[in-house]
Amino acid sequence: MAGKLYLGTRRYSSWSLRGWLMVKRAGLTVEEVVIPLQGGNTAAVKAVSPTGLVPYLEHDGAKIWESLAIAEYCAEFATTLWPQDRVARAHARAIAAEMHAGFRALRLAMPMNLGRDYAGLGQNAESLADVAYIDNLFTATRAAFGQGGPYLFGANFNAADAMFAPIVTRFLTYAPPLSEVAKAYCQAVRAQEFVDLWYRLAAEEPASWQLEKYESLA
Ligand SMILES: N[C@@H](CCC(=O)N[C@@H](CS)C(=O)NCC(=O)O)C(=O)O
Repeated sequence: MAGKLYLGTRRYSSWSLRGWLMVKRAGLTVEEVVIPLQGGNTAAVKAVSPTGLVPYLEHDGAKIWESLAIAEYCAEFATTLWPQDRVARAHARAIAAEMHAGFRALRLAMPMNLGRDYAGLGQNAESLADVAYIDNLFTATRAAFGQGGPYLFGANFNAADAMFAPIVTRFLTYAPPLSEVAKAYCQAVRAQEFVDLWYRLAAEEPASWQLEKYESLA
């Protein structure tokens, strides 16, 4: 093993999913250390991560926090994590950065939970505005760059798809109104092998790791 990837509870930790997808796509061999999150300020996370947040990657002498920095690090090993075309690559980086910085209303109203059906919940004016914006982003990106396959940039599940994968899980859990293009994209992401593996690993987590505040929304 060339390193360690620290992750939070797979059922809830949207940022961990992003970092893990990058590492898996890059084929880095690391020990995965999953820390049960307490819902913020988890002491066991603070003990290992410089920011007190996960994901946190230690690999072959490099120490990387922040999911977008992990994406860039992994892309040094797997150049297909970003599109090869300059214009497409610029677009992918722009939407990945936008995801990293934004959509707070959606993230707050629809916290990631891979084990529940919360269809119809979490919808307010602000979260629905984020949903509509992201739907347009998916639709426009697929139209411009996605012709060769089911993902945002075609056949290759890349860093932009990984950044939006936790949004897809929310769309599947909370079922907000979506276009047919966005729904089809969500199904493609859900079926992607690493996303599917993450769901299966999340389902194996002990029930004692579940947090009341995320399990009592219905
Ligand atoms: N900007 C960070 C966000 C990381 C983040 O907020 N991680 C959450 C888990 S999803 C966390 O570690 N929370 C601390 C805790 O729950 O104790 C990134 O891109 O990696």
